[in-house]
Amino acid sequence: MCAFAFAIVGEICKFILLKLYFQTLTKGETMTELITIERHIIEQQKRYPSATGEFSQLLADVTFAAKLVRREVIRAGLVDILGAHGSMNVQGEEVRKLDVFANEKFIQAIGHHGRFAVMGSEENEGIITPPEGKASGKYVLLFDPLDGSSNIDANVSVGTIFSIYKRVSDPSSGPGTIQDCLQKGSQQVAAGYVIYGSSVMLVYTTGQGVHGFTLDPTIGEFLLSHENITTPKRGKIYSINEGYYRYFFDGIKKYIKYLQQEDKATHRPYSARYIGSLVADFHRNLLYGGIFIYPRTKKAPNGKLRLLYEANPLAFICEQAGGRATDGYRRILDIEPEELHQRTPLFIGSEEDVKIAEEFEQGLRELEHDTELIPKMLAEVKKAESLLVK
Ligand code: AHM
Ligand code: MG
Repeated sequence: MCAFAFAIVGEICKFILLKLYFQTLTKGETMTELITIERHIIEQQKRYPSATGEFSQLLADVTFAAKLVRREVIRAGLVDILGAHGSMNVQGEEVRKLDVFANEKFIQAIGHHGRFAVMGSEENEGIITPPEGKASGKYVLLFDPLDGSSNIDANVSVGTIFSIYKRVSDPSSGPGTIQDCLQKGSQQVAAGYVIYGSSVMLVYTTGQGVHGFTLDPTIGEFLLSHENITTPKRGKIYSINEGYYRYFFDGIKKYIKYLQQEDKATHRPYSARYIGSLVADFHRNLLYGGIFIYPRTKKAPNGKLRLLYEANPLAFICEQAGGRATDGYRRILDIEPEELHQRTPLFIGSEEDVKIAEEFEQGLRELEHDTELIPKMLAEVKKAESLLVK
């Protein structure tokens, strides 16, 4: 009898617990609204009653191309099994370098609808116009299809960066021109990047904040995961290729020393983090705060990074997130481009960090007195004295 009563009570408890569990589950599901990137873009475009949908479709095409690239990027390590670059794969197709593949996919995905006036890619020397027989659209797309691809064989995160403008040339004159590509970054109508990392994320802005989407591989959709990203005003990370120290100018050398000094109030010393893959370095610093610098050097007086499809889109995103981006002297978005593959030094990240770096770069700031140095030296002298006495 007693055992029976216990069993009944046990069953009732189980029932109550299960009910509570399902209630929480259902509540959780209704509270988390799943927003796909396509829906997000459409919602943003509703703010512009005159929008024709052409822009939304272009962004959707970019998203689609990113999914194709991601599919290939995650198979990068299989090159030994699937065939080396230049060889034939099992489908009888030639295996191409991933950056070449990514470039082709972007051109195909965007070109398919003919929804662009002109494109510019890091992989193409000249501009790309819509395929024969396709009408030209009103938008200009500049992109780096696979940035950091030299890291790919070591499984390091790589990325795609893109930037969108409205054409400035007369649409009735046919395809867009190089002049459409050479607009200042401040004219961008959208910019974004895709990071192919431990998960795949697409981060973009249309000038109304920065929003991040994570790819759910099970359903093949980018879902809103980081709404309204803002970057801290000051961080604790610096990212620069210190291997080039001897080629740096004095300002940057001093700035690095400044970051390495000890000062509790400003959280120094900072941590050094440099992946060597711009999207990954930028993305981390955007979320955690800090500064990324690719400066001018004695060997590369204009730096290495490209203005139109690396610096400009990231500068737009960074400013939208509350950060700052300059070439050490000028706002990146105000630079008047002169050529498609123009390079620029880049100082980008948390506002206060970038401002201090600029002051060093411009020779307006000197290294502070190292407050720890004198006590340390005195301690060393005392140690030496005590050794002598012994
Ligand atoms: P890429 O466009 O040829 O991939 O080069 C750009 C990459 C960036 O991702 C990264 O920030 C930089 O080159 C690293 O350069 P370095 O090896 O000189 O530090
Ligand atoms: Mg690049």
